[in-house]
Amino acid sequence: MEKTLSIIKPDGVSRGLIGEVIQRLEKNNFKIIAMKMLHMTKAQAEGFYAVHKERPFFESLTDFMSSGPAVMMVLEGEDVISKYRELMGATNYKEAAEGTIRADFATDIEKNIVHGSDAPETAAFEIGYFFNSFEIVG
Ligand code: FUP
Repeated sequence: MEKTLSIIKPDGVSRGLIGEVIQRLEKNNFKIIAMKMLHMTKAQAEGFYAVHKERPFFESLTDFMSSGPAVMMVLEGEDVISKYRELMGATNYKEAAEGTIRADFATDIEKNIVHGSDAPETAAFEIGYFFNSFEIVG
């Protein structure tokens, strides 16, 4: 069984898309085993995206991710990392497949509504960044 971290980013929360994203997760039989809402500080967003710290978009991305509350969830299932990335769609919403969350709602390569871990090692780091073992069900 694999786990992944899902985030409904500040644009998703401020645009009233929490329910929409969770409904898509439930309709597609994703199992949610942890959930919380957090307004990250700039330093917390920088720590979360530390792998991108040399990238030109790092400053803007961490400003955006600390601009308002976000909803963090842990999902569990077989191949859940790639299955959730499929539900999200490509990072660049213009390349995202029809019917994906990003194709339907993203407005910008940065403001792309959702995050999902990209590999088991990054999922372990990202889940541990926001949740302790008592906050994860099952
Ligand atoms: P993803 O795994 O799809 O969230 O994408 P990445 O880890 O490659 O990028 C993390 C976030 O950085 C993206 F969600 C949006 C932002 N980003 C930009 O703002 N500009 C870029 O050119 C690439 C990514």
